Amino acid sequence: MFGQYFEGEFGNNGVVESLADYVSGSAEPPKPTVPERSGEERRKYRTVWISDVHLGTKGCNAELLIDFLDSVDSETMYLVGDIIDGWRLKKKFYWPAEHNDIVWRILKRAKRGTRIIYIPGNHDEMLRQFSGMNFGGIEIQRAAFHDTADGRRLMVLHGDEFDAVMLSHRWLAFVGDALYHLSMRANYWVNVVRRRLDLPYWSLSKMAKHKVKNAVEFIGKYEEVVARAAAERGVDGVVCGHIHTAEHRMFGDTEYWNDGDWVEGCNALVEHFDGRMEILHWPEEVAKRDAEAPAVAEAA
Ligand SMILES: [Mn+2]
Repeated sequence: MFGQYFEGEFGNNGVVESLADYVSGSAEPPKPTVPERSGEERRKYRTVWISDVHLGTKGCNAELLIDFLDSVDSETMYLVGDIIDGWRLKKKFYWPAEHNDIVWRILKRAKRGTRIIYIPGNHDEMLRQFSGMNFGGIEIQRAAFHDTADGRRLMVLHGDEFDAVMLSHRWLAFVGDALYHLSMRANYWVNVVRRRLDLPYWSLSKMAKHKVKNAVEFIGKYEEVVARAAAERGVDGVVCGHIHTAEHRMFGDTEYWNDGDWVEGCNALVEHFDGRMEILHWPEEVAKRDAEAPAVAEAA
């Protein structure tokens, strides 16, 4: 079904078709180009939330996300929107093999028994029409409620629902989008050079966001609006994505969690088995692991 949709929208391409055949069970899965690491040493969590992956764009940090997916397992996984960037794909078809590898890993996870709930965002809004349906074990929902192990109830949604409320900041959203794509392109090349020089991953807009007063004000206001909406619905908190800024804040008694993105920050939100929640900054986790690795190699 996805295959037909994408075929019509973006022109024929074997990649999406073969994945659609795999989801429907009518074909063997395509082999990933980056082989999957063994599942034995994976960290186990009760829940994992990721969003704003933007598959189909150069901005997507596929390499780090593949590493994350091969390092972590959970009972439930929420895909909190903007996983596939239909907006960009419509303008220009871009789908490297690594993006296939990510879809393959998510489908494989569902087949292994992880409950996967996909809440489409504004960039993959074409999937919202499939809300309530299940594809290869992936449930598509418009929004969800998540009950933590210690009994808190959290509303889970992408977060673009609140853009209209942020009308006074609309100009920033428009100018922001153009500037964002420019800065992401710069970010990409900076990191190509840094990788060559063996320097760790660096985020341009992570720094810029902390410097630009307007952006900080915008983000703060957004967080407050989302938390207030959750409080009005009588839940303990909210998990969202959309603004690409991982965060945990309290607004009165209401928890605000943002699971960040895989364009700049490369973050995930996780729930431990006791209900404790934590934001993971994957480049830092990789750096920690690499720092420990030489000692292991020498010992062996
Ligand atoms: Mn979004």
